[in-house]
Amino acid sequence: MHDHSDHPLDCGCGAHGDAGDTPVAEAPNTLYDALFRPHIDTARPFLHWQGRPIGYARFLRLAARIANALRAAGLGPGDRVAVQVGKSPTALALYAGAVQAGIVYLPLNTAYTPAEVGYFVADSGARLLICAPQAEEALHGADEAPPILTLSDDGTSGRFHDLLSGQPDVAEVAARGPGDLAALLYTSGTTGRSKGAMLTHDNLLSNARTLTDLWRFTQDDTLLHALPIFHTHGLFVATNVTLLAGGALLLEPAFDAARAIGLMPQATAMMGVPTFYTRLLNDDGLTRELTAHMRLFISGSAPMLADTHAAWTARTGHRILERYGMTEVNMATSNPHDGDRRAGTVGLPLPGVELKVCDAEGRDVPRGEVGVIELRGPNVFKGYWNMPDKTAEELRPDGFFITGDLAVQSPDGYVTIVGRAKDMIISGGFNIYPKEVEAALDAVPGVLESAVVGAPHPDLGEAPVAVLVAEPGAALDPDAVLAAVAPQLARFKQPRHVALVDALPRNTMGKVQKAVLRDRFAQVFTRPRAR
Ligand code: MLC
Ligand code: AMP
Repeated sequence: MHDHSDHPLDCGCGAHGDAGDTPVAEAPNTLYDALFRPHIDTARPFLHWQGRPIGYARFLRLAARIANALRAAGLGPGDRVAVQVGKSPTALALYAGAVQAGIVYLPLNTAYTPAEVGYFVADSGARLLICAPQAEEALHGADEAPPILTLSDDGTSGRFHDLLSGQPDVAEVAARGPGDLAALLYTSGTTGRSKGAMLTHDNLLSNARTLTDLWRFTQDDTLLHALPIFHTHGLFVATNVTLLAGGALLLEPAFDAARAIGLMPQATAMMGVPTFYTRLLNDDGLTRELTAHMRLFISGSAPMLADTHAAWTARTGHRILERYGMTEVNMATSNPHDGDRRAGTVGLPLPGVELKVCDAEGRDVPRGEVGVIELRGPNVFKGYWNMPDKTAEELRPDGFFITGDLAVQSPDGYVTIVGRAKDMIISGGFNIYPKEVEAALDAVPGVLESAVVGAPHPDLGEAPVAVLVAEPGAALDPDAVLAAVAPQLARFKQPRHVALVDALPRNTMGKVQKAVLRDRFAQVFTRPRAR
C-alpha cells in the first residue's frame, strides 16, 4: 500500500511499496548498471522533496515506467528525447528512464524561448519533446516539431504523466556500452549556431567515479541540491555523485537563500555556483553554528572571487572547495578534499585527466605563463552532434580538447583561470555568447550595429551590457530595442544595461575593441547610483 496516496511519484494503481524485489532484465548498460541498478531494492531515501522522502526503489520504479512510456511513444536506443520541464522528482527520473531505455537525454534550460527550443529540437532530430503545458502552444509552431507531450512544473500532471500511469514499473534495460551516447547538451558557439556536445556513458561514469572518490561522498551524505537539472553541474555532477555513493538529495525546485538556510541542518554537503554563496553571505541566517556540521561546500561553473572565499571562511569556518569544468569535459580540475584549498584557483587536474596550458599551436607554455587550457581523458566528449568541422576545430587529432579558457599553472600544478579566449559572458552560471545577442540586436529596425560585453555584477558575477549605434536619423529607445529581442532570447541573455553611442571603438583593422568597452562599462552594475 502507498504511504501517501497523493505522492508525486504514485502512478495511481495503489500497488507499490518502497521495498521490493523488482526483476529487471540483465542487459549490460554502462551507466544504468553503475548508477541505478545497485539501488533497485534500496528503501533508503534518494530524494527529499517538499519535506517527504522518496526511496531509491520507488524512484527507480518511476524511472522504469518512464522507460516504458518513452518506448510506447516510439523511441528506441540512440533516439533523442528533448526535455524542457521544471525541476521535480519526475524530471530527474526522466534522465534515469532515458538511460534505462538507451535513449539520448537532451535537457533544455527552462528559460529558452520557443525559437531557441525549435532550433535544438530540429538540430538534434529529437523524436519527442516533453515540455511544460504553458509552453506547448508556442512550440507547436516550431519548424520540424516532433510530437509533444506535456509535464507540469511539479511533475504531477500533463499528457506525459498520464502516459506513465498505464505503464508497468518494471522495464527492460537497453544494452548500452561505454562509448554509446547518454546525453546531448547544447552549448552556444562563439560564432554561428549552438553545438550539441555528445556525452557518452563512460564520459559521465568515469567523471562521477573520480569525483565521488576525490570528494569522499558516501551513503551518509545528503546533498543540498538547488541547481537546475538541465546542465552538467546539477544533472551530472550533483546527481551522479550522489547516486554512486548511495547518498540522498535535498531536491529544491530552485535556489532560494532563505530555504537553503532552513534546509542546511539536514544536509552534509552543498554544490553551487558563486551566486549561491554570495546570496547566502547576504543573509544573516548564515552562521558558524548553522554550518558547523557540514562536511563540504563546493563551488564551480563560474569564477569565485577570492573575497567571497575569504568572507565564507570568516563567517562559517569552512573553506569552499572550488572546481572547474565545462559541458564538453564534465569536471576537469578540483581543489583537494584533504590538502590545500587555494582561493582564486581551481585546483589540480583530476586523476586521469591530462591538462596542458598551451599556445595557439597546442605547445606547452612554461609554467607561470598564460596559455589556453587543453584537456584529454575519459571525461572528454565525443564531438559535436552533426558538426565534424566544429569538432575538428576544437578536438585535436591526439584527443586534446581546446577549452578556450586562459590559465596559468603554479609550479606545484594549481590552475588559476585568468580569462577566456572565447568572448563568453557567464551570468549566474549561465553562459551568454555576445555574437548571438548582437545578431538579435542588429536585426532591430533603427540599430546600425551593436556590441555586447560583460560587466561585473554583484549578484550574477557578470551581466551583459549592450552598446548600440543608431542608424542615421533613427532615434533608438532602449526599452523598445529590448522588447524587440525578447521573443528570441532567453531572459538571462537579454542585456541588463543598454548604452547608446555615436560609434563603436575600433582598432586599425576595423575590429571592435571589446576591451575598451569592457573598461568603459565596468561599473554600470556596481557603481552606487546617483540620488
Ligand atoms: C535567472 N535570471 C537570470 C539568471 N537566472 N539572469 C541572468 N543570469 C542568470 N543566471 C533572471 C530571470 O530571467 C528573472 O528575470 C530574474 O533573473 C529572476 O529570476 P529567478 O528565477 O528568480 O532567478 P534566480 O532564482 O535569481 O536565479 C539565479 C540563479 C540561477 C543564479 C540562482 O540562475 C541558477 O541557479 N544558476 C545556476 C546555473 C548553473 O547551474 N550553471 C551550471 C552550468 S554547467 P526578470 O527580469 O524576469 O525578473 C557548467 C559546467 C560547470 O557551467 O563547470 O559546472
Ligand atoms: P559551460 O559551457 O556552461 O559548461 O561552461 C563552462 C565554462 O564555465 C568554462 O569554460 C569556464 O569558462 C567556466 N567555469 C567553470 N567553472 C569555473 C571556475 N571554477 N572558475 C572559472 N570559470 C569556470
